[in-house]
Amino acid sequence: MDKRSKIYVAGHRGLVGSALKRKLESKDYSNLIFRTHRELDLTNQQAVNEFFEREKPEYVFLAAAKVGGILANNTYPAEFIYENLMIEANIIHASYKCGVKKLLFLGSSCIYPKLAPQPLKEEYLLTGPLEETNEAYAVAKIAGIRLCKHYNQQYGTNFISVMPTNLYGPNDNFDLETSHVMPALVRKFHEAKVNNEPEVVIWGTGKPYREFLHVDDMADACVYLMENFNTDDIGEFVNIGVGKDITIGELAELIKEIVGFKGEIRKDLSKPDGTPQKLLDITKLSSLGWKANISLKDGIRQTYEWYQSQIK
Ligand code: GFB
Repeated sequence: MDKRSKIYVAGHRGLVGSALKRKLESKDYSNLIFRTHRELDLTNQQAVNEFFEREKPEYVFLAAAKVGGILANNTYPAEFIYENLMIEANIIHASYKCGVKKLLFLGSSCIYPKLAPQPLKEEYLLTGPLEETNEAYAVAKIAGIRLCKHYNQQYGTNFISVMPTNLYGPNDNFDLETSHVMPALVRKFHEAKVNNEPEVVIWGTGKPYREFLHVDDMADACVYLMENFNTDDIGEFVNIGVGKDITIGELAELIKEIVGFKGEIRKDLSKPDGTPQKLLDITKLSSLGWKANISLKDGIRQTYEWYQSQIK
């Protein structure tokens, strides 16, 4: 990739896509292309093909996806599997047809079996049953990985895949029903503080472990991999994480402290816990020379500041 390369970031308004846009712009990549959902429906094959034929991007970051937290995944599985399969298949096939030089596909750590040994090594893919709450999303993401793998195998393309752990940061979805745990708790603790409420309710037992990576670190890793490595160096895919996790209960205490909420934390046991742990093994990523920079505390502080700036 050179600074004048034509680079398409699919999903540039989302959590990851917007961070990729910021990162690429800060590194002086000057020929970036984007389309909003309204301008280009990525589930529409003909529209995607026409867009690729017209624009002929050289590099593609496939960060467009239908995403959500545990409840959204569990409530709308048909939408999660259909939309993600369509988006991936359309973009990956059009990238092959139009001779894209390199594509980076974003998967998710939920592709691993529910009860796989921890930390999760790349080779554990498809070695056991998936977590039920996000099986639809996981199956779609596994299909994306395998699309890249088999296009590389049959057509000699250079499509690399990365598996991020749970991400958070600016431009996240803060809707309490559909969001992930981090934005949900930032909002809940903030609202409880300003409204002088006695307690904040968190879902589940608080016992599951999760690993959190700030999205600016994620974008840094993606651009680093695109700049320096090809599918031969990476293999089928590479995990992107920090190598450390905490319980949801500990996360709640941390956010409570950062926000400055003085009340109690109550658990709603009618809500699902999801997978008990999904800590990524980052040995391969480390061997490629990348590590995260933003500590969890700093990342939460920055996200809380961003959230406050948006609701003013
Ligand atoms: O982030 P989250 O929604 O998704 O939930 P997953 C993580 C954990 O936080 C679960 C608990 O144990 C939740 O029960 N939790 C506690 C809460 N309070 C809350 C809350 O107010 N809101 C939410 N959302 N959770 C998703 C998958 O799994 O992770 C996706 O569904 C994707 O497919 C994504 O892989 C990264 O980590 O369980």
